[in-house]
Amino acid sequence: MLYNRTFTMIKPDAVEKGYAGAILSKINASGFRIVSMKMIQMSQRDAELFYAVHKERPFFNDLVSFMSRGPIVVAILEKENAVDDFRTLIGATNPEEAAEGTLRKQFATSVGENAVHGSDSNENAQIEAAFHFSSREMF
Ligand code: IDP
Ligand code: MG
Repeated sequence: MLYNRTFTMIKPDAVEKGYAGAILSKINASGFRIVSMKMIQMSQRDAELFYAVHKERPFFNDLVSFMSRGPIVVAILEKENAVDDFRTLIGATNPEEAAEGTLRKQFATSVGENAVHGSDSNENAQIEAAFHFSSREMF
């Protein structure tokens, strides 16, 4: 159903700093079509559920607090090879290791507060998109 689609979040650090517009502009310029988009704030519970796969990691509590502390922009993006191409566009998890020209290199603060999320597989893209959007919100 979401073939050639990925899911992204512009995280609270980037929204707080006023980077949402610049990030969306780069996403568009890189050939992604916006299928769905909205601004929301996740509750602590939402963030725990969204990141449940990381619940045993030492940074889990910090991640949940961070991701629920302010508004985020959530979106579904469409492009050929969307998942892999978007992971390339965002860059490494740690901005110090992110390549020049990537979104995390340009906009992230730290390994935790790293500006942008991108799904890591087609299966997770579908799960994460369905977490935030109903089929009536996909265009
Ligand atoms: P990814 O976002 O590049 O896929 P994941 O390993 O899936 O990275 O981790 C999910 C999120 O958890 C990261 O984007 C980041 O916000 C946070 N995170 C990952 N590793 C660390 C860490 O070592 N310290 C603090 N936060 C981390
Ligand atoms: Mg990940």
